[in-house]
Amino acid sequence: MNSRGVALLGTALLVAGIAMLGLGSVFTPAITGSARPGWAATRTVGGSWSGAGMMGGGWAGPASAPGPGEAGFVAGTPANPRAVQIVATPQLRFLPDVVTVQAGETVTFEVTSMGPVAHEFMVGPATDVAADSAGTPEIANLGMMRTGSLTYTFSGPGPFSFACHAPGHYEAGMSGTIVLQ
Ligand SMILES: [Cu+2]
Repeated sequence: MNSRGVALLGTALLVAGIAMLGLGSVFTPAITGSARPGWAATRTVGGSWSGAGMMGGGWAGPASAPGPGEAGFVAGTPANPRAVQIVATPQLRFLPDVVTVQAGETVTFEVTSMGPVAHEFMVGPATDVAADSAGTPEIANLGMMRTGSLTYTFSGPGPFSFACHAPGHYEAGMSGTIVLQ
């Protein structure tokens, strides 16, 4: 797609985001189960869209639970996932863009699109994330100033990664690395 096409698409996504805000509806798609053998991911897409409270609410930035090697670290489990908060920026970056997880643990990513750009958040095996493979767990439409969550279990040896596949974003470098520990 050429740059003009990308710009038009961006505008369309922006309008869609405004429309979503206007509706003020609760959008809670849920995808469960594993489409492929040997892949034990837990998928919960778009569990909580809590856009309210972001603006003028004293939000102080990401405050994730302690990670591996940090004081107070408790490995996430399916019953009690560890929260990892990530901001998606208008500069097409994730903050942080490196997340350390313990092999096998279950993490709930809480991703906020900070600013007037819609993003996506895909996480899983690095090859699937790079290829935008169908069925890879993702928050598909993270409208501006919205927060979405996705719970994923890091089973297997990896490597794992995360990325945004909104048009042009991955190509611009909007991806991150999962460090298995
Ligand atoms: Cu993006």
